[in-house]
Amino acid sequence: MKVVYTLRHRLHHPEHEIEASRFQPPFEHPGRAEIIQAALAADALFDFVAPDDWGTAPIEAVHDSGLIRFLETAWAEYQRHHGRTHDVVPDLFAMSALRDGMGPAVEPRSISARLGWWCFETTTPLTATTYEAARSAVDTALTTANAVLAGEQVAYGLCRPPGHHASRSLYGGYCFFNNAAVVAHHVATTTGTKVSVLDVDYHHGNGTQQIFYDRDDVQFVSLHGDPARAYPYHTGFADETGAGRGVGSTINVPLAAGVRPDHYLERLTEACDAIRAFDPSMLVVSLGVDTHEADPISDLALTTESFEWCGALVRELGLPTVVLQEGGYADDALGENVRRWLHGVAGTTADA
Ligand code: OKP
Ligand code: ZN
Repeated sequence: MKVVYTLRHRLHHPEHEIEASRFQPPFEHPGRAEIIQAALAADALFDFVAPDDWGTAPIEAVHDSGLIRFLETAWAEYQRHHGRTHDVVPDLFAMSALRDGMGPAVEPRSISARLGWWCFETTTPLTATTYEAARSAVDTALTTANAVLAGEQVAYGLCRPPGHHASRSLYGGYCFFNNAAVVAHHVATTTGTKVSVLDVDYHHGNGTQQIFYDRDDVQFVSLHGDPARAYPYHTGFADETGAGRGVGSTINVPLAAGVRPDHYLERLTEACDAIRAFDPSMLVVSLGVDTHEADPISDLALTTESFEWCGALVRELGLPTVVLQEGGYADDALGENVRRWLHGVAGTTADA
């Protein structure tokens, strides 16, 4: 199996994350990608290739060009106004209710105001070279998709930073550009065929859902912790099923805390049935393994071996499949969890 990977992910390396009201070391750190890389490099199934440079056009197709320009320039502009800081985080969010009854807001000029305009939360600092890392994750995703378009049945993009929380015009949730959405849009529009995105990260892929919510050419199917208790809280409820032409092409499956493999595999089987019914030409998987029992920020209870069964269910769809890395924060289990899922989808055995 082709694995697309580049060390450019290291260019995103925040010092802190403000999470659960505490200043702490980031859960989403460069070591995550290196742990996965090492687990796959030790296994003869996997062949590593570097990503090509795709430029910004495929990103412009799903994101506001203002967001792209902001991410490219904001860190340096912040330094000019605030003096040297390693991480850049908003201190005020542009909540629409601030201007209730006062007419529409326009993008502000000051860097502090613009930070809270484009970013929706506190766990996603910008660093000096975050933009380059985010671009490399998109390049990784598109290069993976291109391998599948060229005939590979399945390929894996070791994307970092992840992407599924980034919406058309907001970044957050450790995500800057929506790697899976860039790929799904690129494939759907360049081939003129339907594409399904299956998001199995513990957290709802609010960004991917938002980007495709009113479209009938890209299906979004997600299994995740119930937003009644789980980040990102405001999206991912079962009654969110799409709008306009997209009615019915969004499917959300919120899960109770503590869900174990038996129950999870039943829900995943139903999700796969919905993908069969949509009849896409290609599948994009947002692969988060933060559904694992040891994950420090999640509360499902999947086992390492069960990830292989999950991958095997997805393999049964028989679709050309682009697997893209999203979350997974149990560093000790991370490499093996991803390796198992990929063996499942490849139909090979993970023994060794
Ligand atoms: C990114 B991905 C919960 C706070 C969560 C951000 C989580 C982003 C997850 N106490 N902080 O979906 O794995
Ligand atoms: Zn997640």
